[in-house]
Amino acid sequence: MKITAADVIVTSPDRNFVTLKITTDEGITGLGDGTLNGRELAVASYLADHVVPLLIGRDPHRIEDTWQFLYRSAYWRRGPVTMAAIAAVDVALWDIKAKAAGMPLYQLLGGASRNGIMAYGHASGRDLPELFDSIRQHLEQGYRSIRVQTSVPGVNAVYGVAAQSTDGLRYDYEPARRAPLPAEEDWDTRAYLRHLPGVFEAVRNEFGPELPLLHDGHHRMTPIQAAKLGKELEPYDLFWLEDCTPAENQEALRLVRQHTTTPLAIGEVFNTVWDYQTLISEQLIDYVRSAVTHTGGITAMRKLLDYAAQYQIKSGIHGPTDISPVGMAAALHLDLAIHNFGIQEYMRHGAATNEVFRQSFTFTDGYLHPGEQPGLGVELDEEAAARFPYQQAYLPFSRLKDGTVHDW
Ligand code: GCO
Ligand code: MG
Repeated sequence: MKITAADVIVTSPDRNFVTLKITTDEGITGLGDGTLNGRELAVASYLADHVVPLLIGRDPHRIEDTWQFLYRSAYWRRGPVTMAAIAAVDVALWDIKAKAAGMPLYQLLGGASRNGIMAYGHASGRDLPELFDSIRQHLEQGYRSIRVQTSVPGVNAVYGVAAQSTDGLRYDYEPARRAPLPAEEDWDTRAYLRHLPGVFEAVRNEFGPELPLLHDGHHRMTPIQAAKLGKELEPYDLFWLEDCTPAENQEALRLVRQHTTTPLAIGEVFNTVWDYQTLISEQLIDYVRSAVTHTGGITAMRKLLDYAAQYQIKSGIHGPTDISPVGMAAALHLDLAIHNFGIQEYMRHGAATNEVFRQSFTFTDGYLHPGEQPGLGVELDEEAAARFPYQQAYLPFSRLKDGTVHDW
């Protein structure tokens, strides 16, 4: 088999997505996701200008060789743009290989290790009644694990609180925040640290001890602040505390770890195994948060998760709406196959996105399943995609009360 064409499709149904479609001389096509929220066109250009010309004529079955060739021949390694572009190629090649085999992709990864994939959804509220309603809505939708985010008194707009968005439903900042400039939010870590433990106490009192609860710190604390929060949340038995610090400094997690038994999840902004070397080998975290889309695809994620497995560290693959249905499907096939699966993040895409990307995965009683269609199980409706052209969009950013830029 030979690759005869590779097309980069940028579409913006509910938000921007970058998709790579690889076509072969045998008529089999494969899809890969290269969406990098707020920097989409950089990946589209990396692919179209620098990668597509290298793919034409290659054997699509040589996935490992293609991965190593793209990673090593560029000379410039790592980074979110490069690794998202490699991921798009890698996932599209796995889609082709599985379609050629006539099997759903998870079969090629070793077959199912479980019946379904436990998923968590995002509940949030400006106050406790709103938060409780949001948790109940998620339970009604079938979620059996819930991430809890809340407003903080004195802070106007906090990451993760849906009711603050224009439509009151989504907080993923698109299309609500499609704007020529990034939206500015405010932040106060001390106010947040004072407020959050009481919110978790109230949620536990209302919903009981069993419901797995998660929380995302979104990189805003220093190591000692994160240590304090982890310790104070211990009575509420969190499933995980995510991204408590900006973890470019992996050693910082030693301090957090020394002080708390709250499980730690990190890595949605990481893109290679090297970003985890200290975190994994010293067992400083419990869950790997990388997205298949931003970490070099199935080939690299599999290696990263196998490495983590040696240290009893599990997967918690990133799955917000800025991962396209193609990237989500790739995650689901991997989740089903690996032994050290932990949990999968699942934010629902909007109706327009589901029209552009036809999907075969299911969500039943809290569990996702990628379905039995050969390949990834996602088809791209290119005519529908063409109706939604790219729109400039940025993620927000934060400033402290005195005007200092803070981690968002
Ligand atoms: C999560 C993430 C996302 C990010 C988003 C940025 O845990 O799902 O923190 O909500 O903010 O992916 O593009
Ligand atoms: Mg996160």
